[in-house]
Amino acid sequence: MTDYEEAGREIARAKVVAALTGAGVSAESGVPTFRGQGGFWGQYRVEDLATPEGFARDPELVWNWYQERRRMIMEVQPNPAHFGLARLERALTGRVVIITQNIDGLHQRAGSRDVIPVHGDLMVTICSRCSYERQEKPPFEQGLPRCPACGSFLRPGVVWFGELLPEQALRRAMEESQACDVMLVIGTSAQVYPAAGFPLTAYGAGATIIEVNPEPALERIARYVFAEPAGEAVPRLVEAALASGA
Ligand code: BV8
Ligand code: ZN
Repeated sequence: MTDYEEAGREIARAKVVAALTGAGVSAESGVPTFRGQGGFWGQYRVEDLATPEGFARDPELVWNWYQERRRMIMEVQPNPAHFGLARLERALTGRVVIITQNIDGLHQRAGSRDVIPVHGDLMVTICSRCSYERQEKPPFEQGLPRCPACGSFLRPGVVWFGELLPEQALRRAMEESQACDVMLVIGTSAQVYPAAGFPLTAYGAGATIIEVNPEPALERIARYVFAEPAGEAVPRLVEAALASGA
């Protein structure tokens, strides 16, 4: 049996499959990763801008950076990795849940239904002070908007460095990491916590870890490592799972 066939059979037999995805799963859609280009997103350093300090220092720059990212996300499409995971959710007898660090919404656009966005949603805008919230729609203007309710600056509804993850999403992600029989870890450098801890939690609870990443990050705990682009490896894994008839 090839590694794909063995890993596919494990996926087919699983009662719960959790997939932890990072920026790499969207790379073939044309969305830049964070650390691939030495931690730069375009010409910006994520760690400088995706922080409350960065926003306080220059709210207009940070707002415009997210508007640029929103415009870009509207231009891209889900890729075969996103579609493969959505197909797996529909076709597998077991439950499939996606824990994503990405804020691009591509899993949902590919048809995945059970998605836990632990770092928030790029298309949501919230008030930096009150509970005002809205869905952003094109055209994504430059220029920092103020809250219609309280007049404070608005900001993207994403989790910045140094901010807590949404409690609900964090709790569910931890529960699913404990409960899953198999965890697919796709396209993440596994450097950002607490998300980077989910595979360790799954491994500690006895799950089989399957990593898909051209530069693997979890070889210590992964039983299967496919050092290939997600757009190729994920559909092959899904094919193998559905063909295994397990
Ligand atoms: C928190 C949303 C409690 C915003 C993001 C010191 C030590 C340890 C931890 C810390 C520390 N100091 C601070 C911390 C905590 C910090 C952290 O972990 N920092 C790291 C950098 C050390 N974490 C936090 O602050 C979190 N909050 O801990 O709260 C707290 C409170 C107060 C004080 C302390 C703690 C909040 C983290 C969330 C930050 N928000 N995004 C936005 O996007 O604008 S994180 C950002 O990084 C993205 O969400 C991204 O998803 C995430 C992780 O990156 P990856 O997804 O892994 O992407 P990356 O580019 O790194 O890797 C891509 C991978 O894909 C690569 O491996 C590459 O090989 C692979 N790849 C490339 N092409 C392909 C591919 N794979 C497959 N196919 C391909 N084609
Ligand atoms: Zn407000």
